[in-house]
Amino acid sequence: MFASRSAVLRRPCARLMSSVSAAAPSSYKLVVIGGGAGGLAVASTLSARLGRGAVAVVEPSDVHYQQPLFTFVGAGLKPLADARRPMADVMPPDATWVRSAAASVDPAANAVTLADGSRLAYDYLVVAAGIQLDFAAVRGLPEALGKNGVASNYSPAHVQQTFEFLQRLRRGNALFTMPATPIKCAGAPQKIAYLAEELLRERGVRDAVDMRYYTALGKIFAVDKYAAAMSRVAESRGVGVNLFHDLVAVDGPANTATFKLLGSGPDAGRTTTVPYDFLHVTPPMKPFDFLRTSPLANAAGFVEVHPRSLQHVRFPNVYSLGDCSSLPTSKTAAAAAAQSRVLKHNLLAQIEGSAAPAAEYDGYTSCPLVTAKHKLVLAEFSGYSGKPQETFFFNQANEHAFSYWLTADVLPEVYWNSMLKGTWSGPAAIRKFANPTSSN
Ligand code: UQ1
Repeated sequence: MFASRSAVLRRPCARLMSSVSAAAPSSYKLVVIGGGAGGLAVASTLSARLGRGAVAVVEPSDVHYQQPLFTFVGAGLKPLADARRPMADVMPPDATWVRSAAASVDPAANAVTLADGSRLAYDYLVVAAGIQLDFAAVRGLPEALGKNGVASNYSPAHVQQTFEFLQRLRRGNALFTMPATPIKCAGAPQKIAYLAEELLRERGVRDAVDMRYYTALGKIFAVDKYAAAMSRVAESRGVGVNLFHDLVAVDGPANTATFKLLGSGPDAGRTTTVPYDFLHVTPPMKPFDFLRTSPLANAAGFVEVHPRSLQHVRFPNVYSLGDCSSLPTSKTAAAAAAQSRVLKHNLLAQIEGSAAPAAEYDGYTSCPLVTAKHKLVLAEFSGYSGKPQETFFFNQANEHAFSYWLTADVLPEVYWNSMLKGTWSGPAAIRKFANPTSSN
């Protein structure tokens, strides 16, 4: 399962052959938009199956980030280097890397237009573009970010500042925010609060810091079983929880955060301004512009696919997975892994004209909610049924050292060595023997 050192060293040479500029071949059996976790999981399997030159991956970034590690980086528990690899090293060897951004999609003409104006024609398209961070949607935030205690684990440019600022914090208010938009990894906005709490305790300054989690939502977590667990964690750690508080402005020079009150209470619509000494921001997020304005999008701008088959509802040669898709479940790498199995099965059946029964996605997603060093609540559930789907026999709502070890040490290896290579599609097979009495 694990790549040997020499294999890693050999890879960049292979890249010279398969990485091309947009001027090279302009027609592919399959175009995959996005070299993130979902896009590469699909491209690895499909390019091996369809042969060299059949699959193109459109990806402008020359770095691939393993985003599930970002919470650990922000808390100083892992170096950023662990979460970063050259894109060239993770691109599947049989795929052609088109190092450009998609600018528009014309599904009626089976073509993608790139940032430089050139066009790529496709027989089949997989959209795995991810989701866009929208710091600018919060007034004053772009200017404040990265200065005077304002950081965000969501941005590779600012994730290390979370740890820097927490190490310097001695007293005052530490605020942690969660926006009203759909986001990736909905657990991350509060995970960092608990890790920060531990860090401040270790530094002996915890009692001098008031810690508060401000969420625009009306619950601390979507699934009741884990919401109850996280409420207990927040309470036991002295992290206050303010529901229905949506961050709308940050005044960097004044060190204040302004929240708009949502919900239907008497104060709804009012704003409240809170001084901060440390502010961890989860930015609002939105689909990338080229998707929002494309015929592939639903009204909210996400690629409109059938929730079970992952096939587009209007263009049958188009599929989507991951954060850019309309799939009504929580956006995580674990969800993308499970989705990748279904997508590959159904797309290959379509390409090869097989009559195999369609695979169906059940909404599986997982949120490893790290609460301290060696403690983690491993939420696993279906976003469709709202029911837990736990892999292991113990109650995963309890903070567990095993769950921490799995998330901090095992799953990163699974991510690099298996998910990106198309051979990991979630723990469903493990669940059958590790939790045989699970109803799922
Ligand atoms: C998972 O499959 C996955 O994909 C590689 C992750 O991303 C790093 C995860 O964080 C988690 C939790 C899963 C789910 C896997 C198990 C064994 C619970």
